[in-house]
Amino acid sequence: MKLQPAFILILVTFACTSEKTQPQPAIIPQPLQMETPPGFYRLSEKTRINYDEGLENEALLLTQYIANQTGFMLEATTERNQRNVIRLELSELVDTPEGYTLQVDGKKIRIKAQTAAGLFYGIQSLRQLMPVQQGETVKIPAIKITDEPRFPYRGMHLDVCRHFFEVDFIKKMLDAMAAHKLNRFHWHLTEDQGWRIEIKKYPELTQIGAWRNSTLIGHASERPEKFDSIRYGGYYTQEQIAEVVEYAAKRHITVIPEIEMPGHAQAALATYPWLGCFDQKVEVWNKWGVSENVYCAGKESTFEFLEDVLSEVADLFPGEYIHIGGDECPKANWEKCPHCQARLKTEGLADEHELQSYFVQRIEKYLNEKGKRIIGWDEILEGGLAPNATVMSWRGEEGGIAAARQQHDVIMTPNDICYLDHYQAGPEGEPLAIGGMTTIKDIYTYDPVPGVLDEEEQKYILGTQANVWTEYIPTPEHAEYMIFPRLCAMSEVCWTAPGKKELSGFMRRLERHKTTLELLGMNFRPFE
Ligand code: TNX
Repeated sequence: MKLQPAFILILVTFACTSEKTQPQPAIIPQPLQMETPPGFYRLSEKTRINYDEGLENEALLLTQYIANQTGFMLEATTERNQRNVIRLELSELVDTPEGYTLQVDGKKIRIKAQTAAGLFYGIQSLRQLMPVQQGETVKIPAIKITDEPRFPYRGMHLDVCRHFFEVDFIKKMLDAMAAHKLNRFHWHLTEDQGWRIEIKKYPELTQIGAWRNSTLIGHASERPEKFDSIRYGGYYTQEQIAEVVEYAAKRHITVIPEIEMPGHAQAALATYPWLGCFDQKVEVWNKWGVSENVYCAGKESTFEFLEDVLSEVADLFPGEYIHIGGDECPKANWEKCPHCQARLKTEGLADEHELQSYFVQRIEKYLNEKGKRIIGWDEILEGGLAPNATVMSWRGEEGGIAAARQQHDVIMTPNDICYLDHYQAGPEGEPLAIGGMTTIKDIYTYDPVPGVLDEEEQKYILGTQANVWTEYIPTPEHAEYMIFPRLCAMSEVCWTAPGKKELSGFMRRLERHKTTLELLGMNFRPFE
């Protein structure tokens, strides 16, 4: 049948008008199943939140979200049998731990989940359905959602060492992560350029190691190198760390601290020269790149120090994982160091790669005994993987593939896709970045499960995360600009079932999602 132009016109007009009266909901990340029956629920000051025992935290957060968006201060109560309610219900009928169902009709709103986490994600979807509007009543379109995440590990990393970010900004990012149903915050706390976590046994780490006397200006590849002469630094007290961990937990986000070793350790060596191979005095680094000043792998005192540090870290972070870095550790000092060479001999190690593996395995053993598991960057594969380690694959996917084949858990963060320090457009007209180019499309179309793995091996891919390295990101506003909207695309990679992902639909939803980004106060990069 050939359609007549007039008929096409009628169809188009009809589609547009129905779009106008009942716009399709624009939730990011896209839920698994969604039906949009006609009608709506009228939210008003009289609506009550009615929650099951154990959901106080979620009910309270929902109250705050609603107040923020509509101005209504709703009462929340555990009393049942009320009408005109938003009901938050724990139910065994929802069969995945982070899944939920959300139903909005003329009479009520109901969110059901097996756990508080699932319920929290239902609330996040509801938030995005609720207009930002003041008035007598606010209309929320009728909907039926059944949803669950694709991956259990949905993360964002932030480097607070190259540049330091205050607690308020960390909380703002945790709120933004939660709004996108991300659940792991990888906090990169130690580096060549600064040590950012208070350790009670070694107070000099933050008195000395948290401060550098100057910082490189411009790109690291520029010659001659230029430096400012501004003292720069900062750190988190243990109290502040606990505050962040608690804030995150309320938003169902686990914080994973990263304490880098054996490389990226110059700030620690600047504090305690005995941590290095030659007891040499060095400064907290003022450049970007890979420093040769790494922990000595021969001296026992290095391990005593790191175990003391990790013991305090383990007490501060209740999550199962501690990230121990493991990336980019130049072996030049180890090759010349009598302590390291003696260690090679006594342990029967073939080379410096095996020495790095010895280092990581020893630390892993210590942390396993404390009930923790380690994550390391993919270099921890070199010289032999520690028995229980999870691998974070960053130099492409090869490390992750190799680890999965060795039956180790994997988090995929290939740098050409997951690094939000890369340019997102331009580079003309964009602020200076490290290099590379990663567009929304590059991220959106990424599938973290490599097709070369068989079904059994694929199960080891726990998920993926965006990494925010901050050599070239000096301020919170700049960080927000680099992170958004790309993190929105990442959230669908983490959450949405592959069959439900579609780029043009995502871009349309993203347009409407600006409201959410504005609510979060994000300085996102403008997009069309
Ligand atoms: C590589 S990713 C690094 C970081 C840099 C980053 C810049 C990784 C494990 N190491 O130290 O900041 O590249 O993109």
